[in-house]
Amino acid sequence: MVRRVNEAKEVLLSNYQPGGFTIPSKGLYPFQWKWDAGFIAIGLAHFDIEKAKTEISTLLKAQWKNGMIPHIVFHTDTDTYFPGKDFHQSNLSKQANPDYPSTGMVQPPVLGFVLERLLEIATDKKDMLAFIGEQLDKVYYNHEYFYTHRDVNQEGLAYIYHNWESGTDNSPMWDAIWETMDPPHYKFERRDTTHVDPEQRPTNREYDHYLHLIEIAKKYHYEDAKIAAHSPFLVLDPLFNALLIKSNESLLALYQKLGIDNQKTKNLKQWQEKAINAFNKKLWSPTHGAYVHYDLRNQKQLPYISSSSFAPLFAPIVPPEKLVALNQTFQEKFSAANLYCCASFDPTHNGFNPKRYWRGPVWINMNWIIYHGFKRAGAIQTANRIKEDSITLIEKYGFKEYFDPRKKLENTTEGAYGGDNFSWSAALYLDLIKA
Ligand code: 2M8
Repeated sequence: MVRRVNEAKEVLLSNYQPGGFTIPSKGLYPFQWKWDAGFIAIGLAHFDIEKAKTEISTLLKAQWKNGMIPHIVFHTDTDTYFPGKDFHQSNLSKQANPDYPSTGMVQPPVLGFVLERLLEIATDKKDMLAFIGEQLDKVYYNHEYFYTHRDVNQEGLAYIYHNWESGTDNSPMWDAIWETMDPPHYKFERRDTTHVDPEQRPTNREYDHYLHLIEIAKKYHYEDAKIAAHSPFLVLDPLFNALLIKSNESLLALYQKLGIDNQKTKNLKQWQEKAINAFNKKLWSPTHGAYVHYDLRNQKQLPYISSSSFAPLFAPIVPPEKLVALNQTFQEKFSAANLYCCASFDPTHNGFNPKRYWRGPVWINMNWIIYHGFKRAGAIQTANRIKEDSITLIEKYGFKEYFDPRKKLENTTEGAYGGDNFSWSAALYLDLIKA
């Protein structure tokens, strides 16, 4: 298959905005998203290191006073996206950054390991280390925010209060939580379905749940303690916490490279030890042989396996006996020869849907995480399969947002879905090609 390296660069450059950030996809996602920005910076670093640095520094300028980094920063005024800044109203919070309208929620904490990857890619290490030195404390304060504001039981794990905080927006596992809620039927105009076939996006009723959770957070002016007391959605997510632990590890490595050993590095080490212990106690399901989500509101594990179940492989989390079981679960459920790796939700479960958003399709950012995870665990064959499948999907279908895991499709219009010229698909393709 023909390499698409130049096209990948063009996608990133055409999504790059004058304000110093990159949109995920024209029309569909017109602002800066937090975890997208991290993956995008990795791609940009392969051919334009200055833009990679700017992507990160622009995002960090929008940090809130309490250390939170918002999930969307509304740098511009376009109304092609719903819900936009007028719905989220970050100014309700005393902690918000008045200069940068944003949402009042977060996304997975990728910045620690992104900065470490940027240092690996950069040819001028001295210059990149100087940049990292300027930004690192901001990322530390973000981690401090999670461990001091988002850990209700003080057990070392950060909760999320909205499915959009997970990044895996309409995964079937949230259905169990939607059943505990009965939100109003809101009147609103969807914008996403003017860009993408509604069959590939969440339903209107799902959006009612998403909006209702935001209304609750707004009612309490985005105060974390009040959200923790009242939100019907309060979840410990293995993807989110694994990325936080991975980023803790990266922050420690980067502080060491900068010759810094202080109270911040001491705190990081303490959080890290506590987090890893709690992760293995609370999020491991012996029945499933995998890590699962924990519903704090209803005090129970959510019994579903998804691509998030394997994210802990990317971090210093998985002890040897669990590694054997986790690998076995992966091989049994996700590695069938007729499927591309890796479906985002258990393909053997009846909730699996190969076309709809986070209910089954392959996502390149998840593949990148799991690829590095299996590589770290020494499972090189599995790691290479995930890398090769990701590259094949992009070379076959282009830089789409998500991909059908089924190798054999009846319909020629099937295969790849969602937004076109999608930034993280392009960015991580560039990184996987180099890996
Ligand atoms: C998707 O989420 C946004 C809300 O954040 C949406 O559907 O409007 C998710 O795939 C999320 O993980 C991603 O960061 C975002 C932008 O690419 O799109």
